[in-house]
Amino acid sequence: MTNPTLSALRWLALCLSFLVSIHAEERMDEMWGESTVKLRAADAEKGQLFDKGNYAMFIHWGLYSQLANKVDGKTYYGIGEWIMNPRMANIPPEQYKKLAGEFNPTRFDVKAIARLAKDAGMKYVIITSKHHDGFAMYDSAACDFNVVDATPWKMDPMKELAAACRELGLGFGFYYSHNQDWTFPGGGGGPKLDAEGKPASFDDYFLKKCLPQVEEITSQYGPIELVWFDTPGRMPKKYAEQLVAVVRKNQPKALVSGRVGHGLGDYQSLGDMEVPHRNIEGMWESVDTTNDSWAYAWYDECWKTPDEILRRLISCVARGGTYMLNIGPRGDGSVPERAARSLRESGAWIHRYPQVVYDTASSPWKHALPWGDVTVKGKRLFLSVFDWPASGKLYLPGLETRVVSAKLLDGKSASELTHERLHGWTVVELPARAPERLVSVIELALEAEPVVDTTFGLDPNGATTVLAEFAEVAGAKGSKKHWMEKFGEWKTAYHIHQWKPESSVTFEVEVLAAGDYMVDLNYAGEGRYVWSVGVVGGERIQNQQNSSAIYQDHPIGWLRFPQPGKHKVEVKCVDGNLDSASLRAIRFTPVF
Ligand code: FHN
Repeated sequence: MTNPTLSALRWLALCLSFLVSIHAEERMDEMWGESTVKLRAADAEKGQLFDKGNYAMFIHWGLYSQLANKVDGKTYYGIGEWIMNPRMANIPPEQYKKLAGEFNPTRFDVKAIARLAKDAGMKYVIITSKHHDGFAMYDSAACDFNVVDATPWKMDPMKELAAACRELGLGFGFYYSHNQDWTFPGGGGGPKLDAEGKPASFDDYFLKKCLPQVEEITSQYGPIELVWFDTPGRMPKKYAEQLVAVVRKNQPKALVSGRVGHGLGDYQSLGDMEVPHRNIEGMWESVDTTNDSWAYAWYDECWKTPDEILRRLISCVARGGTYMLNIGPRGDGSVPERAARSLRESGAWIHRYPQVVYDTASSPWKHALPWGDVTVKGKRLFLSVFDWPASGKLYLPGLETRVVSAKLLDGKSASELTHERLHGWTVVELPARAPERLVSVIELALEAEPVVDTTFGLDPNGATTVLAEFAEVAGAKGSKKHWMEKFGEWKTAYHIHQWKPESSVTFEVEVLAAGDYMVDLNYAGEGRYVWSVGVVGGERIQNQQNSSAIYQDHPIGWLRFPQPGKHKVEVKCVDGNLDSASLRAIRFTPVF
């Protein structure tokens, strides 16, 4: 029997969640700029480090670094540069400004930071010249809330950092928070009244501080690579246009980040910490951080290992983009050693295999492969093997171009590998042990530029996960969703939701070996669900499993693929709270 009050409540909840998701989409644009930035072609010099270098260092450093996420003995978990915001410690602007009086970062070593970026294999460095807190980390005539006028240190670190970067052949550029300014009257999220108690407008902030400061950072530090504007919010287009005009005038070769807003940037910046799963056309970047926070947080020891850094970097490059990875120096200027160690170790690998990362084209498979990823230079494919197959065989599905040779690289030399074609797959024979501890590289020389059937091949060696964004969806909705783990620590997933009893989600796969495969579904939801999974024209299985609000793998059962070749696998949600079912992926693991 249906309870009318319950149905009405459910309907209201559905409407609300819909509104929240629309609102969330809008807010994403306000934070990260439009995803449809009009791309300008990068010429030989402009954007070269971005487009061909593919890897950069991001630095979040400011007054907030001193607090390290602890205020009056209380720790606030989340991104450290937001500490003064009401969503974190809620420090009033006048009180926050007093922090400048204690800022004396005598351990900030520009040469060591530039050297770290170089050793890490990065090609340019982008540092916060002014974050949302409004404090200028350089000598600003436009506003005395800056590192020279307001601190006992009295130094402009940017002059020397820019010089140290140039000395090592690195590019240099600035982050600038153009819309949000939490301490200057009229700035986004800032005081509403000026020093005399009169109402302050956005124009006041823009004309007295923002525009002059962008003039300063683009004219006082030599040639710069990039101005990284951030969180455009609802800033009207006319303001963004003026800022871009200043950059074009003073730094005609510098790129402007897509987060300037209104599609005025030179390239697209994805959501924070987002590594995409399918190739993206045009110029774009992923921004990520070595731990969970951008700015230094005392408790945050959740460092990315060298292996994770390489996986995320290579994934971005293989999807066609650039990876910018952040460090957050402490309030005294020193860089946490664990971050530095991971960067140096992954960097040593990049220095051994520069051909894999720099000036390469995206993977013709257009997605990752179960064991790793592929980057391309003309007729040469570089297979970065993250998970070395214990079977001694590496399976490459769908490569239609003839392989001339396969070589296992070891940083200096190369050894020939035998290879064969089997039912349209390329199978490469491997030694039992991987030559590299982190990522081993196989180079395939092809007869011509690669032509690839991008269908997901089920790897005979182990599990193959196919994400929901690669499915054909009928009668349900597929879309990207963003959420925060800790405050400001963003996660992104593509999921299939708004299920109906008749919804059907189909994955196309290529099978080399017929037989039974264990099927797992990765989903979140509320309560128990009954899922039905079937090979179109073949076996269909059905099972009930529980769920939680967190995405998890749930075993469904063994499913038989009757013969090698292409198959469609259909997933249906047969029973359970369909309104909250959210499917993220399907996984196939050969049983024998
Ligand atoms: O709000 C900022 C955040 O503090 C940090 O600077 C990141 C880096 O991409 N950008 C904004 C949020 O997207």
